[in-house]
Amino acid sequence: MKEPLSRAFSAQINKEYFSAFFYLVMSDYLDAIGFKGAASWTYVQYQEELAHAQNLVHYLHARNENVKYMTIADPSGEWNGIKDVFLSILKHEESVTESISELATLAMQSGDHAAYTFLHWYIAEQVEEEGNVQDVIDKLQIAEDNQNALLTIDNLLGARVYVEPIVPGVGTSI
Ligand code: OFO
Repeated sequence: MKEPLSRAFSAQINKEYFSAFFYLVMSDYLDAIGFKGAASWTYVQYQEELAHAQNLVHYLHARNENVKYMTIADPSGEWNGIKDVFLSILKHEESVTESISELATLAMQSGDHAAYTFLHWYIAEQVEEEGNVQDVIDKLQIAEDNQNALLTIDNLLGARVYVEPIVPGVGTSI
């Protein structure tokens, strides 16, 4: 693998770890304001983000590349309620989508077809994540301040369970 591409993979690993801790912080906040289901949903996403990072690590190892671990940015934030959290998630995931797209473009420009193909799973995953978050935002917008509707949404979010992502090209993660 060419050095700039390997470095960009390491930078993406850092972003995935940041994502994980960002979700963990949001999970704590949601729990503190009484949305236990949404807290559980974001905790599941924390676990997924760890797996995303770890699968990138496995991929670099499979390519005989060293990972450059970097300092993870402070994930703390301030929110004004559950809808604010999900709007913040959408904004964050849009930036991750951009970052994955740039990585895939670099893989393509480097002529690294293997890396480019590997990244297709991540590209599709971002589409799914943005769609899921937008769906939650739509529901929250309909609910507005209706307490019963908000509790129903919270219960729905609480039904999410962690399923370990299987990323083609690296076997099972973690
Ligand atoms: Fe790793 O998918 Fe979200 O950030």
